[in-house]
Amino acid sequence: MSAECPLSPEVFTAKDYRSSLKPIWCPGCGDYGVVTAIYRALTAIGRPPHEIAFISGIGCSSRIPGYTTAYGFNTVHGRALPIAQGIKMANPGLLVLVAGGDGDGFSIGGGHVPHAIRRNLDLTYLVMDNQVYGLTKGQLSPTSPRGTKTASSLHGSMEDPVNPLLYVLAYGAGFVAQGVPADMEGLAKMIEEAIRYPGFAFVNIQSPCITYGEPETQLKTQKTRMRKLAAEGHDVTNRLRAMELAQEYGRTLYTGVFYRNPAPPPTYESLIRERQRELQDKIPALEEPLDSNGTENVEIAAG
Ligand SMILES: Cc1ncc(C[n+]2csc(CCOP(=O)(O)OP(=O)(O)O)c2C)c(N)n1
Ligand code: SF4
Repeated sequence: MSAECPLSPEVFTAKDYRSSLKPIWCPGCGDYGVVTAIYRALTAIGRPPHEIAFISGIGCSSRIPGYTTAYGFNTVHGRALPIAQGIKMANPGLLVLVAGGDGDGFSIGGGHVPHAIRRNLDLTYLVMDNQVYGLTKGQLSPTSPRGTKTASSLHGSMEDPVNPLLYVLAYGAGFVAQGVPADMEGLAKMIEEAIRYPGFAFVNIQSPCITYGEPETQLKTQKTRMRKLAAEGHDVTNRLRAMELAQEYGRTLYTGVFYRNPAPPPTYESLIRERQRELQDKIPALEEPLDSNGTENVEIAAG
């Protein structure tokens, strides 16, 4: 932190974004790596913590905002996006981050995702996709692969999983990426890029649940399974190719940016301000219905 002005330091370090709360995740949970990547991304962005609002739903991963020094709101299961949108509309100057699990975002909250995308507020949505409900002790989640055996599916699930990457690409998200805590540098960089994207940005983070997750999703295997899109020469402006690659979700662990809209459209909050300015001139000046004593203005009342 700069010594000159403690209220508005010019340079922030990761510890300026780390709260004094000690995480209570299981030892080895992928979310430890995710929150570290978030500290790094925020350090690179350099906004003071009081200019950041971090909103989450309910779940192990939804605890993340509490471990940062940003303003935080641990809302209701599946309702982080509507609340984040309201906050951003009320105060567009805030940097608004949203976090939650795959259950929070793609089962109970799944209906909110398309609308947040088509409205295109400048939000960064981080989903900790561990393919299981962690907080409630390991039931099937919407991204659990077919056949997964859990406490709620003793004989194996009989449904195909939701594909979060294809889901958000199909609805027109302007920035779509996937990361893993096993590649901390890559994850921090893509969260930073998502924050810098001027519009709705989505990062699917394969964050392993060490307690209820499948062995092939764990950090050690991520390192051997991951394939960096940048190394494959992927053109991030090619949306159709991004959708093709996204179909590999659950089979090939691609990491990096799938899609970045090269010509970001205006955000919802900027359109609202524009509409307000247009209408401002058209609103007739209101006469005071009450005089300074609080009694009815008889001239107006008489019409
Ligand atoms: C309305 C409502 N329904 C159900 C729950 C119970 N519940 C809390 S967290 C959760 C799922 C958690 O899984 P996920 O969102 O994937 O996050 P994780 O814990 O894996 O990070 C459920 C079903 C709740 N709190 N509120
Ligand atoms: S239950 Fe899973 S997701 Fe929750 S803290 Fe433990 S390892 Fe992490």
